[in-house]
Amino acid sequence: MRITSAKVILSCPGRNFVTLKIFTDEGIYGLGDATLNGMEKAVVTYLEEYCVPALIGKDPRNTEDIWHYFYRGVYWKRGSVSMTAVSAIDMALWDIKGKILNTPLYNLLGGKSREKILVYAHANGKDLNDTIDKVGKEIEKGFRAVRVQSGIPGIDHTYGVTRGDEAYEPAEKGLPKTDYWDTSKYLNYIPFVFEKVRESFGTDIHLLHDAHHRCTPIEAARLAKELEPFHLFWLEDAVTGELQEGLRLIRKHSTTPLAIGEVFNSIYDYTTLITEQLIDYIRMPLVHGGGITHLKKVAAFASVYHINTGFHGATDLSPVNLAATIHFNIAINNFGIQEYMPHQEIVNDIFKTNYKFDNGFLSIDDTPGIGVDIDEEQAAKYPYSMACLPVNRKSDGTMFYW
Ligand code: EZ4
Ligand code: CO
Repeated sequence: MRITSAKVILSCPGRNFVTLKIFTDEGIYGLGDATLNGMEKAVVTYLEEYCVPALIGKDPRNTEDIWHYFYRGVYWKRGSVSMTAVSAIDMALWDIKGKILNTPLYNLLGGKSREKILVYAHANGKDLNDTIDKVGKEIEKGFRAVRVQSGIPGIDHTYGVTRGDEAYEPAEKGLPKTDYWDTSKYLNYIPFVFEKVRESFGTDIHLLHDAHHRCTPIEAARLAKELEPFHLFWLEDAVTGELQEGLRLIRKHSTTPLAIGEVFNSIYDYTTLITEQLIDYIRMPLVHGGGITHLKKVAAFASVYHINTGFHGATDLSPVNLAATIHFNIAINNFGIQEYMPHQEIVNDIFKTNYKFDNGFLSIDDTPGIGVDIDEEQAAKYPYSMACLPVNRKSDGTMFYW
């Protein structure tokens, strides 16, 4: 069996998605998600100019060797752009494998460890009352776990909180907008938000929070410690993961569970964090973390240290990634939770999906492979439109972290 061609489909049904479609001499094709929010065209170019020509003639069943060809084989390893391309190739090849063997992807990864996966929703309020309102709405939809973000008094606009009344979307059209940030205002306010949310909804609902890498290790330790009474499911990206040792300080001071790594793209971003048990959940998703081949290894490595998965799953990861992720999470033993921000309706004009949400859980049907298809004619109706994540400055203007 040989790969005969591959094409990259860039489409913007409300937001940009990059999809890799790999064709074989047996008429079977596979799909992989290659979307990297705000950097879509860099991935498209790497795929089109290098990866696709290099794939032609290879046997698509050799997922392990092809993964290493694009990871070890290239001199300039890792990095989000190239790892997103590797991920898309890997995902498409596993899709093909499932179709050849006429079995759903989860079956190739160990079968079912569970029938459905626990997911968490986003509640992003402009202020405390709006936040409480939004949490209530997500619970009404059936969610049993909710990530709580709130506007902070004195900060003009906070990332993760919608500007108008429209559904929250991380990227905004055109060049990056600027957000402003004040850590002390944030740290003073967030524990109060969780106190009020717990008061309103009790202890049964799982609550999560994302700090988007905005704290130093000692600030993060204070935050984790002060959130302890509200028993979070996790505190996400409390610090940037660039300094893995930084997490030791947070761990020393708090029992709040920690999740990190939605911007990671390799096992090597995680080695200290995992072996020293400095975290509780890995966030690195299939689409940016080397696909199924690499995440299988990362998840297995994490399982040895009692660390579970809690993959990134915002709207900037396509339905192809979401479906592959559900298969993956159904199969592995150390599944924790899955982020789930439903895509806008028009996304379904292009992607024909095989998963469903019911009462706080996602499940997937038995379509062979990943089970998602793409309507290319529809995709062509929504051309690429530049959109970026905002940049972040402190209130005095200093460029600050994400
Ligand atoms: O900022 O997907 O946990 N979820 C998140 C997301 C990310 C965006 C980045 O593209 O932090 O909202
Ligand atoms: Co996040």
